[in-house]
Amino acid sequence: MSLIASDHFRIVVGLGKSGMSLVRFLANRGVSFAVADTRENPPELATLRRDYPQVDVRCGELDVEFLCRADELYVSPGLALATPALQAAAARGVKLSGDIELFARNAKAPIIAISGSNAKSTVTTLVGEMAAAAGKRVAVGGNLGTPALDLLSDDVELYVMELSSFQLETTDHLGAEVATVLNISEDHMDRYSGLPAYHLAKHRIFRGARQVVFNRQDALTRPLLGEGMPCWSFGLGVPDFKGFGLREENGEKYLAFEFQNLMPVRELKIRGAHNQANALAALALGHAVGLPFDAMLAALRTFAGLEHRCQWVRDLDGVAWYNDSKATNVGAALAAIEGLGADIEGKLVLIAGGDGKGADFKDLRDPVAANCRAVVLMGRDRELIAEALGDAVPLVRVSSLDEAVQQCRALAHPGDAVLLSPACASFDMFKNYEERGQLFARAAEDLA
Ligand code: UMA
Ligand code: ADP
Repeated sequence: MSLIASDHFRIVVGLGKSGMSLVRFLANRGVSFAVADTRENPPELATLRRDYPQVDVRCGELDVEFLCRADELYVSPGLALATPALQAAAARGVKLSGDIELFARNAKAPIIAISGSNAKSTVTTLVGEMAAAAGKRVAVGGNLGTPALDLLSDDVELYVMELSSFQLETTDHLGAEVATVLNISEDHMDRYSGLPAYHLAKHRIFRGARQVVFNRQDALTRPLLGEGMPCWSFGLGVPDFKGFGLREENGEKYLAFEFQNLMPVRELKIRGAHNQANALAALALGHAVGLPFDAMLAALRTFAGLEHRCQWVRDLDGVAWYNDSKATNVGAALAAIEGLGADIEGKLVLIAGGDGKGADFKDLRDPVAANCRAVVLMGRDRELIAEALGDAVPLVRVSSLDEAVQQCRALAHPGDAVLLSPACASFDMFKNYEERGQLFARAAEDLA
């Protein structure tokens, strides 16, 4: 039985992937609804017209009168709740909600909920693999991959959900079995008034949670909790009670839980200190829902990481080339620069730039000075990055990714690594970060 009243009228606002999953969900349950999208030709329009020709769809500027016909609007995470038409409807008593709220109301199996500024997809995928290795019927998705509502099934024993701050803004009560915010650093500052507003949105993930995982190295990940809430922690330091961390014994570094060594760090396939933190976070989440350590460690030994996240592309003349196109904010690029920088003999030649989403790039300056031989800058906000870096290292400006790759070839010395880790979104020059990463990898592979 669906936990949704069928005598009310709903409007799905935004007809992308999540909007289309809402359409399927509502139609399957016989709920009356319509669809609106500010775009003239939203991505799923043809699918909607083919599969649900009877559904009323309004494209173009949002019409407040139309929106006010609904009791509840299911708003796409891509649309800011501050959009004036949505605010006008809310002021007239229409409830603003989203796909994750509906998912939470209808999911019958425990939910592992994962948010954070960076590492969400890596940790979500890893926890999914750990659960599968433990023999669980697990469904993995949310902001990553399959939209949440498409995952709902009575067969599922465990949901592992990546949730963005945008999705959480429309989620009132998630009720996760265990929830975490992996880390907090500036992102999406074009949509939030500042870090406090972004932080507030992320922390909605803890609403109704039965257990919590927090990052000992990032105070902003700690929720305000009532007494008695079970809390697990992770971090790169030595762990204590209910903690996951690193311990050293006879010169060997181990992933550890409390006072027990679990596995030598060198057995991890994913590289860099940031990925050790990701492995520890995944262990903490899995442990909270009772996954056995042997299955979780087996998954850690085989997980090679996701495409476009510090992904090795090739070696050429003693220089390794890495694609970290998914680094769409400063925090992600910092993790890659420091994590990979510490792992190589030489220096990094960094490619950065793109759509900065209103970010402040000054935190890049010192890590770049410490780890980079040069920085090749491209994209709309390259001058903002140039200004923040000052004279820390030589800067080379280019107007295309191909030119960036050619410049890197000339700049790198044997023992160095070339790293595409832009600290920016890709939309000023590419369709998305995947296209940016693929074009980079192809250009690097084509070098003779
Ligand atoms: N848009 C409009 N008018 C509308 C609706 C959307 O102009 O009426 C535009 C906005 O610029 C918006 C974009 O279209 O950003 C995409 O919106 P959409 O409704 O078409 O998006 P979906 O295809 O439903 O994708 C959404 C998530 N997108 C966003 O949050 C922007 C996807 O996350 C998610 O995978 C998908 O739902 C399934 O759950 C993507 C993402 O970029 C990967 N997320 C951000 C991130 O990871 O940083 C948060
Ligand atoms: P998200 O889904 O949150 O964007 P991903 O797992 O896709 O996270 O990784 C995005 C980027 O974040 C990667 O390209 C990497 O550079 C960076 N990153 C990975 N792990 C961490 C971490 N623990 N802390 C900070 N940045 C990280």
